[in-house]
Formats: sequence, structure tokens, C-alpha cells
Amino acid sequence: MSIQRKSDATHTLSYEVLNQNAHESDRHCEIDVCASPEELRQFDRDGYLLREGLFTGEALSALQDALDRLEERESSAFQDGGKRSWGRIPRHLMDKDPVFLDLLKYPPVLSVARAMMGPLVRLRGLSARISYPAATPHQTPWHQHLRVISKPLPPWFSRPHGLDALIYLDDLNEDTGPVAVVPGSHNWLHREPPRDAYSPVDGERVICVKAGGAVLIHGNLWHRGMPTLRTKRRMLILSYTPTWLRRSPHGGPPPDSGLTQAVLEGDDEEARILLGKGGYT
Ligand SMILES: O=C(O)CCC(=O)C(=O)O
Ligand SMILES: [Fe+2]
Repeated sequence: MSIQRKSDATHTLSYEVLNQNAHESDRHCEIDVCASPEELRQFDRDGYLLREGLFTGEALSALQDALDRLEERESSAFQDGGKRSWGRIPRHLMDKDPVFLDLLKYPPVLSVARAMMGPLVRLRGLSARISYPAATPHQTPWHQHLRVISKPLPPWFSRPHGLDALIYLDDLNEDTGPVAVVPGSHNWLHREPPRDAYSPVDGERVICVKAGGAVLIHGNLWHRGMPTLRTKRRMLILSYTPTWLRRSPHGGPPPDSGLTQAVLEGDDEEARILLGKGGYT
């Protein structure tokens, strides 16, 4: 897939990893960041960063086609039970199609993840959400992704950080369903989103991006996918955390002989780290 990107690198960050055991060449890392320092400050403050037109033309069709193929292949795995649901969530996408595996080092997302969390990050997962205008329209309740915070906060509590790129393969609008976020809520360490709640909350922002655009969020930003009323809606969720967190618990282990296995057995050290092997000592 030829990946076209609108937001090319705007500046370079230099990191040194304070690891006395590392070879000199592994201690230093330069990141060409596909976001301006001001955008990174806004992302840190608000917990989300809009990216319009990341994928266009052939790059967008390649992702749409790959997801449609997967949907067709795995169609027997999904039945709409008529109850309120998120829709369909295919997981382990990088194991299932090389088009998806190509996203492992996608600079507009990975460089921003490294700018926010440092050079040592790993994939938490790449999955999709496909929602349909079912009898009970698919939607998600308010939620956040890293639900591991203790109350009260212990003195040595390690705050979880993660970046999730919500990549939309269809236009978001009233027919497909916008996404709503609560700016700044990723910093609320003393409370969680209301349970099983689908109604607006104070301060929410409703966002519509066009197909090929993305909303990058902090994993603990409060957000919800609004109802898909009339037209099928496809999204990808590409997630990174620091290397020392575990991969997503959802969807069980990756499939045997998936595409990432060959990468893990190969000699691309950066890709191995991104897939969760090493990156800390
Ligand atoms: O579909 C959306 O816009 C958001 C989906 C979501 O929050 C998720 O899959 O975790
Ligand atoms: Fe989510």
C-alpha cells in the first residue's frame, strides 16, 4: 500500500534513554514528529487531536477493501442479536492482512505516540469496529480504555497512558454516527464515565470527520460512538502504549501463524519491539 500522508514531520525530537546496559547506538533516538509542538500541547491538554485526510485515494481504498474482505471472511462470527450492541469488532487485524500490517510503523500515528510517551512504545492492538443500521442501532456507551486506576491514588501509582488512533473509513455524519469526546477527561483520575450511559454529558464535543480522517485520543479520554442510524460505518483503532504495558486483553491470543509471527521471528528489531518483544531491561 502506498501510504499518502498529509501531515508530514514538522520537527525532530531527540531522546536519550538512560539505560546503562544499552549499546550507545540504542541510547539515542530521533523522532521526526508529524505534529507541531503546539498540536502536541493541545493533545496533552484536551486528550484528543484531529487529523483530517490522513488517508486518501488508493491508500484509503486499500484499507476499506481489506476490511471488507475480512468482514466477508469472518461473517459467520457475527450475529446481531437485536439487543443494543457496539456492532462488530474484528481483532488482530495485523495478523490477517498485509495492508493492516503496514500500519505498524505508520509515522503520523507512531511519531505522535513517541512524542507523547517516549521512544519505547509498543502496539496495544489494531482492531476495527463495523456498525450497521440494525433494528437497535449500534452505538457505544461512554467509556475509557485503560481502566486500572486505584482510588485513592497510592503514592507510587503508575498512571496508565496510551494513544488510540480512531481512523474512520467512512464519513461521520448523522447517518453513520459521529464520535463524541469530553475534552480534558483523560486527566480525571478520581472518577470514571457513567456506566451504560448513552446520553450527552456536560462539556462533550461531537466530532464528524470525513473518511480517511482520524481522531487521536489518550486511551482514558471519555468517548462514545454515537448511533449508526442509516448507513454502515467502518473504523479502525490503532493503539500504542509504553513497551512495559501488556497488549490488549480483548480478543484472546493472536491467531496461530498470523502475519506478525514472521515479523517476530525476523531481524527488524524496531518491529519486534513494537510487537511487544523487548524494549525494556
Ligand atoms: O466508533 C467510534 O467512533 C468509537 C469506537 C470506540 O470507542 C472503540 O472502539 O473503542
Ligand atoms: Fe473506545
